[in-house]
Amino acid sequence: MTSAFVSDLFDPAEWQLAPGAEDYTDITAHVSNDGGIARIAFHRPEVRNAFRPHTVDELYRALDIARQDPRIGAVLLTGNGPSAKDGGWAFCSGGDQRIRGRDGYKYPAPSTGSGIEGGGSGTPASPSPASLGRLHILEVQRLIRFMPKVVIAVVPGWAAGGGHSLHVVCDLTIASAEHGRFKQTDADVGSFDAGYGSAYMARQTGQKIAREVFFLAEEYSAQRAYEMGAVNRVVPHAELEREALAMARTVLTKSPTAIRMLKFAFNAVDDGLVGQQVFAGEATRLAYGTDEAVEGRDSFLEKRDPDWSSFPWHY
Ligand code: S0N
Repeated sequence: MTSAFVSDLFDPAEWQLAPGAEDYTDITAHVSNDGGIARIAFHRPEVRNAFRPHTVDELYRALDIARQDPRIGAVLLTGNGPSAKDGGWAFCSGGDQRIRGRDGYKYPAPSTGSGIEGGGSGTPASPSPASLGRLHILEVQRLIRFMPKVVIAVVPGWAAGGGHSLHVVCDLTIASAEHGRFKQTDADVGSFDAGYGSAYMARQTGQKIAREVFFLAEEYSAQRAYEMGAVNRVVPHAELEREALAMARTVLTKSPTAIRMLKFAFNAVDDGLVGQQVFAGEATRLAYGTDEAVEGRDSFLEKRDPDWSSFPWHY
C-alpha cells in the first residue's frame, strides 16, 4: 500500500481514497469529496515518476474505474512529489529505463518485491516473458483519448519522454511556472512515440515546433511550452492543484453530453475510422433516446410495420 504521504501539493481536505486505491503501490488515486473529479498521480518521485509495467497496470485500472464512474466528469493526471532524495518535481519521466525492451531488467533485480523506489508489497519480481517489451502505456494513451471525460495533465515538474507524450494526449495541460519542465527525450534513448506523442503534438504546435522538440530533445520551461501551444495554463507552483481543481470544477458545470460530443468531435479528425466510430457510437446512443428509435424497436418486437408518420424529415 502507498504511504500516507501523497504530495506537497495535495490537499487532503479535498479528496477521498478512490475505490481500490488501497492496493496501489506506484500511483495514488483519489476522488473529490463531491465525487465528480478523480485525481490519479504517479507515485515514484525518486525516479522522476518514471513508469514501469506495474505502474502502467495500476494507471490503466485507476483510469478505467474513473471512466466507468458516472459521477466523474474530469480526471486530474499528475505526479506526486517532491523527491525525498533531491527535492525534484516531476509529472512523469516516461518509461523506467532500467526495465525496458529486449533484455528486461538492467539493474540489480529487486529482492523483496519492492526494490525500486515507489514499489511496495505485491510488486512483481520480474515481468513475465510474454509481457516484456509490451508498450502498454499506449493502451493508457488510448484510454485517455477515448474516455468521454476531460483529462487534465497537471504538471508540477518534469514531463519527459513517455511522460511528455502523456501530457500531449491529455485534453488540457496546466503546469507549474517554477518547476514545470518539458523535454522529449525519446530519440536520446532509442525510443520513439510515433503515434499521438509526436503526430498529435504536431497538430497542437505545428510541424516545425514538434519536430524541433523531438529532433533536438531540448528542455523547455512551462512558459515556453505555453507559447508553443502545448500547455493551456501556467500557474504558480503552490497554486497548481488548486487551479487544476478549479478547471475541473468548471468542466463539471457543463452538459455531460455536450462535453462528450465535443471531445469526440475534436478527436475524430485525427482518429480516422476509429474516431468516426467513437463519435457515431455517441450519436447512436443519443438517437436511441428518441421516440423515433423507440418506434423502430417496438414495431419489430410487435411484428408490425413501423409508423414514422409523426417524425418529420428535419431540414
Ligand atoms: C527527466 C530528467 C530530464 C530529469 O533530470 P534531473 O532533474 O537532472 O534528474 P535525474 O538526476 O536525471 O533523475 C533523478 C533520478 O531519477 C532517475 N530517473 C529519471 N528518469 C528516469 C527514467 N525514465 N527511468 C529510470 N530512472 C529515471 C535518475 O536515474 C535519477 O536516479 P538516481 O538518483 O538514482 O541517479 C531526466 O531524469 C531524464 O532525462 N530522464 C529520462 C527520461 C527518458 O528518457 N525517459 C524515457 C523515454 N522513453 C519513453 O518514455 C518511452 C516510453 C514508452 O513506453 C513508449 C511509448 C510509446 C512508444 C515507444 C515507447 C518505448 O518504450 O520505446
